Amino acid sequence: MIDMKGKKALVLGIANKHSIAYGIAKALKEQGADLALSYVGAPILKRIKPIAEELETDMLFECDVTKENDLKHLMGEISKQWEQIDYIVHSIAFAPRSDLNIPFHETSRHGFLTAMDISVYSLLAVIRAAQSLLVPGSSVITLTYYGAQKVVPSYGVMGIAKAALEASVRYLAHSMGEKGVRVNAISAGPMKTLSSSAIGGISQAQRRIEKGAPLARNIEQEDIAKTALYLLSDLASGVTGDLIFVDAGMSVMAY
Ligand code: 0WD
Repeated sequence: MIDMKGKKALVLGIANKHSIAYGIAKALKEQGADLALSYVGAPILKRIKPIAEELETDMLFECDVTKENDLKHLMGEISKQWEQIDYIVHSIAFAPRSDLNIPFHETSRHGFLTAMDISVYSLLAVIRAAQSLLVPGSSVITLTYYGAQKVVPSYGVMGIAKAALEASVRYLAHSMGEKGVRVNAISAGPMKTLSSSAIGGISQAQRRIEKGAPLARNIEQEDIAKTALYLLSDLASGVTGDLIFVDAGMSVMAY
């Protein structure tokens, strides 16, 4: 589909095979890219190890994006094997369960700051830590959701985090632009994953999308992965600071 032979791709945010990042990593591998994967902590290791084997990479590193030392260590390990990073996939988000599915004004300070730290600040932190490995033509993508732009009641504080993430993409596109590094976002329709299971109403939303979206179906991992390949690759050489909806068209509908 797209020749990515020998391209070096760092993928953050695979928790299991349902993860959006897994679909993207698999597609990158299929196009010939070399992969480095990071995972957040020991409990995920046993699930991600077989995934790393399947994707034929031994570049598997623990990294909690809230810890600067972890990020430093991750990039240090990568730089031992790669001279540069061509693609970064940031597919990470988190808010405490107790701060989801509640009236928005009840959101705790801790929950708000945690959501912003892990789901927004981490994008800057990853890019900054990777800076010396990024080259003109390097491309970064992150994942967002329509709850950034319109109210999805169960999404609460994550909606605010995603709005900040989408704005960060524009500001990063500008600040990284002079280095020739592109930064874009994919706004994905709802998918059943570990993270989304914490947010209520996914099944109902999916049923509404099946009936109401222009394509009359829900999206699959592959739909997102194909757009990710485009944005990461040179096919999108003139695209930065942008957001592409991969949602079967649902976001264009008024009701
Ligand atoms: O419907 C959906 N699933 C959508 C997801 C629709 C639109 C957007 N997204 C976004 C999410 O908000 C997120 O940004 O896509 C991204 C990936 O989400 P996912 O694939 O749905 O979820 P999941 O498979 O759980 O991967 C997210 C992972 C974490 O999983 P858990 O479930 O363990 O929280 O983000 C990682 C972790 O692997 N993560 C971290 N990584 C490093 N440091 C951290 C952290 N501190 N916290 C979470």
